[in-house]
Amino acid sequence: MQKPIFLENHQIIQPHSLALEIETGLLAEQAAIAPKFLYDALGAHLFTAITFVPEYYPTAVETSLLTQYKSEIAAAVGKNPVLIDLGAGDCKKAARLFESIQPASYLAIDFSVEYLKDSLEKLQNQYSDIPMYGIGMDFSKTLTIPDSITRSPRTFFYPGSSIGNFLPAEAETLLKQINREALGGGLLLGVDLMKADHVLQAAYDDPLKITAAFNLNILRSVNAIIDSNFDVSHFCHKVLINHLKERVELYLEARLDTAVSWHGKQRVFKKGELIHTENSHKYSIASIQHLLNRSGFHAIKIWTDPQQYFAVIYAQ
Ligand code: AVJ
Repeated sequence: MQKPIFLENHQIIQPHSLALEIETGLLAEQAAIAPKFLYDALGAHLFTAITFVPEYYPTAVETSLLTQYKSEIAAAVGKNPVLIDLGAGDCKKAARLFESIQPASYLAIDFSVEYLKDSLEKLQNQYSDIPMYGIGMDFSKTLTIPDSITRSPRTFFYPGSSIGNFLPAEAETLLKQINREALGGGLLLGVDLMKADHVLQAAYDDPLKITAAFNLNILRSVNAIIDSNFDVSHFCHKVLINHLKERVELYLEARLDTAVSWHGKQRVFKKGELIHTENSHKYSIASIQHLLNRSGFHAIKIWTDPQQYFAVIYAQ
């Protein structure tokens, strides 16, 4: 049986630097925890659950765009690229492209490496003739592709509007790195578009409270990493729509005066105080085109739904 190759690499996630990043965020005036810490094993499953929530439109709309425009997308991408999946998760979105794109090889990158291991092994069994590689990497600051990956044109796949987690300036840095690493290939990107408040509110504060559970779970994920004692029941999920910055903001709000401590350190939270956990930037067709241009992409094809909720883009 064919096995995927897991690359142990230069950019291995350093548990020590992750703990430091969390501590710095907790001690900042506006407390914050980076969204990558949402994705421990339970968090990855809760996110998958979110994608099934009817109010969470991005996954459903993106999937229908990728299905409806499958042949046009494949024609734009070209045959047999090295397919590099950024934030692969369960690898299911990329797997749906295999038939039309026929990747020469597949590299799945994800922060949540344990989750990735399971999904990639299953996928390799289904597609034994595609060489598959996996790597646990935090590409939120730097993206470098290991030397073991062929230096032929690459198609980066960055779906789900995960690009929205970055500030526009950070997104530009990442997109420039993708542009450089593509070696003449391109980027297949999913981007969420700005829309009416009530649609965003329902998507990020769903009535089944799956998103609330996903957001609150970050406190457990933090407890496990820095050995802290967050009491999850002292916080609640809060969504704000920031029109000026064109983004949805997720927070955890203290329901009472409370505190968290770890290794002789402490952070006190007054009732109503917020911990920032995620930004989800929303673009317009014009603003995403402009960002891609600034990042070195000039040939841009866009597919969108009639309501203009979401865009799938191929950029070279
Ligand atoms: C995975 C970052 C695209 O911003 O919509 C979903 C994460 N957070 N519900 C998003 C998320 C709350 C999601 N991204």
